[in-house]
Amino acid sequence: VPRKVDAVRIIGVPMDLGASRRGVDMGPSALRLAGLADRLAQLGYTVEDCGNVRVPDRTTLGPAGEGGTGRDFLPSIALVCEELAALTATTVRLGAVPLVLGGDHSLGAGSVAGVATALGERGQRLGLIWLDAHGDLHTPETSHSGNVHGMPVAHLLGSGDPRLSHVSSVYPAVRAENLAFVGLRDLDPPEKAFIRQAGIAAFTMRDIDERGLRAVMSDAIEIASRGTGGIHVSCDADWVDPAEAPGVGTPVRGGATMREAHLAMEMISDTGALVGMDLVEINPILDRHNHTAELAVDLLASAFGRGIL
Ligand code: 4U7
Ligand code: MN
Ligand code: MN
Ligand code: MN
Repeated sequence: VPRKVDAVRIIGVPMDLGASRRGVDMGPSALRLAGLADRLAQLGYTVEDCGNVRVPDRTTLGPAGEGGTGRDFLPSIALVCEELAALTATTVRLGAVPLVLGGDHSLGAGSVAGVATALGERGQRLGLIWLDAHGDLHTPETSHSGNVHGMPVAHLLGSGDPRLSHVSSVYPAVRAENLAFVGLRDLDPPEKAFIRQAGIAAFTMRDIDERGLRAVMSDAIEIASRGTGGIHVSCDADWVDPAEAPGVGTPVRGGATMREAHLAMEMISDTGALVGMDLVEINPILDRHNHTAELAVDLLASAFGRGIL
């Protein structure tokens, strides 16, 4: 399949406002130090690293800072998401793929919305594949942790706080029928209810165990492709098993193997339909010698068509 796009723009989002545990704000550095830009350039892409979006450090947010809980950061996160959405939209309009480095997964409410806006201007909808141990389907009302990194998908589908669901001009950014989850193994009861009510395609680790990664991923790709102008892949590093990817903010045992993760990325590359990508939730403080970031860079190389032969 010929590539639609041969330019990649790297956008760092050093944000940890959406998570309880600090440290994922260092993810963009870890991924850059693992050689991301060179790897993509070796694959023949024109790579432009746009640097980082400005994100307030939580210690500068006053009483809502160190002492605050997740929900207190929603307004700041929404502002970051607006700026990020403007950047990913511009990137797609210019004919490049935005590769967004997190940072916590709350940034997905911005990165995906921007790509959806650029496609919307061409009269196209966006398909979304969410690779994650978690559903990220909370609203501020249903979340028990209050952490906004557990909420981006609900907001992309139009639920929750309008400040986070209206960061860009397309509302909702994504339709439930064009969304597929892969790798799920830790859902809270309100998230399960959301999946049932909205009829979302949710492939759990059990599905991968029973059917194999290839069958599951081809269903996910079919769902994200049907009637859409391209696919955004939002990859939470915690979808991979913590034995292989220990440097993540919210590890859950029983995840995808390294080989399953590579196959998923290779299948995404084969579609030729990748229009945007996030790689989020790498926590260098919890990592061993940057191995998780190095694995993530390998996976990104697969997603961007490394192949072997
Ligand atoms: B991530 C959680 F309760 N559901 O809401 C929550 F289990 O972006 C976890 O997928 C959220 O890493 C994980 O706090 C968010 C929890
Ligand atoms: Mn997760
Ligand atoms: Mn929970
Ligand atoms: Mn996530």
